[in-house]
Amino acid sequence: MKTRAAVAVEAGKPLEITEVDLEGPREGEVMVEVKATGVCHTDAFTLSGADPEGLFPAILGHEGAGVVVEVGPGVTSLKPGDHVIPLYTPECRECEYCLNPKTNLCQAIRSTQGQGLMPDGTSRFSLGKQKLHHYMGTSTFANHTVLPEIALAKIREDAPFDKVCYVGCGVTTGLGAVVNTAKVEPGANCIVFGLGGIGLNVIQGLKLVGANMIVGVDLNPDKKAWGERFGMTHFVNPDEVDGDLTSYLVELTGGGADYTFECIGNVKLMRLALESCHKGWGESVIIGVAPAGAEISTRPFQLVTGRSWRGSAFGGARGRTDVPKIVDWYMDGKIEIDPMITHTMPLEKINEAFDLMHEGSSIRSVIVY
Ligand code: NAD
Ligand code: AHE
Ligand code: ZN
Repeated sequence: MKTRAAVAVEAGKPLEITEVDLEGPREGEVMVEVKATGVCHTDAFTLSGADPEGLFPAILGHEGAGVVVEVGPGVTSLKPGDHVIPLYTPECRECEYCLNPKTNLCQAIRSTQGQGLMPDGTSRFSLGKQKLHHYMGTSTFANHTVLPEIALAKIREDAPFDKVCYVGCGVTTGLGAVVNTAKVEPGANCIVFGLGGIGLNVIQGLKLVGANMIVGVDLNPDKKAWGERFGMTHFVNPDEVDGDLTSYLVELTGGGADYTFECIGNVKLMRLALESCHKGWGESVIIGVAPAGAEISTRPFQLVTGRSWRGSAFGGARGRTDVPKIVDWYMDGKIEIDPMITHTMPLEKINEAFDLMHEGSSIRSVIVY
């Protein structure tokens, strides 16, 4: 069939909106009509050419919501009409990783996903004679996409697509880093570096679990009001701090934070996040995705003296199990999503969503098909 898509033809070039060909679902696969998709910083990161796994031409997008239109042979858990959220971290419930409670990183299809292909090693998308790569196993910048059954979370039917698409990455990543990865306890003092679409959800999660200090750090002064809107108690603009920022943050938090979260993707800030943790017990969680070739460093003494450095992918969430629950939290008013969706636009304007992100004037832009 034909479907409309935004194609990433080459690194650093705007997406091209065009009709592409999409083959139907094969064994264990499902075709989804994407109703809405968020634009995450990771899409911009891959489009920029900084992603070591970035492939072109490709159909990007990994923060969608939609409806099942067709299922392939052997699919048992989904049927046409079901409402779903695509999962770039699937949940097969059978692999060594799914069976280990210490991780959410299902590896059942990770190698082909990283090659921009379906699990059988082929692509369903093409443009004329040229094959197009899938992206993160989801490719939600297309009005229709094909995914493995294990990469779809079934959600309730009364949830609005143009809001809950954000649960497909940003909301789950931010909340999950607090609840699943760090397991922050009430009364903890915390610092969040980068108050964008991810960092604000970390703040929302910290407020939810009853953190004491929630310090937000961002170079954009507009982010002060945004952070406060979701529970931030202190704002720090590095440009306005005289002297050493680490010492400033350690003093502000009474000896260092219990937990810090890096939500930027900048290795200098990752070091700062670790070193502003409390001696003896502070934990720093890396969420930001750093460019190809970037490496983190610190004095090993920082770890010897009890700070821990960890990372979080998709908020440590097991998608088929946890995503429907997060959608319920939203529908029950336990968490907010609507105010963070600052812009909604048709696919034709998707390049404007990237411009708004780079200018720092959006939190989340959502494309509605
Ligand atoms: P965003 O662009 O919306 O937000 C980034 C924020 O960081 C902005 O507010 C910006 O002003 C601020 N910032 C940039 N440089 C700064 C600096 N030097 N000091 C202080 N603040 C600075 O991005 P986002 O969508 O929130 O994504 C954040 C990061 O998280 C990206 O690297 C993205 O790729 C990554 N991410 C990771 C996961 C995961 O599972 N680990 C999931 C989603 C996104
Ligand atoms: N491909 C990159 C890394 C990209 C990355 O870290 N992706 C995160 C999700 S970002 C969502 O916005 C993730 O879940 N990673 C786990 C995984 O298995 O990809 C690189 O550096 O190679
Ligand atoms: Zn994302």
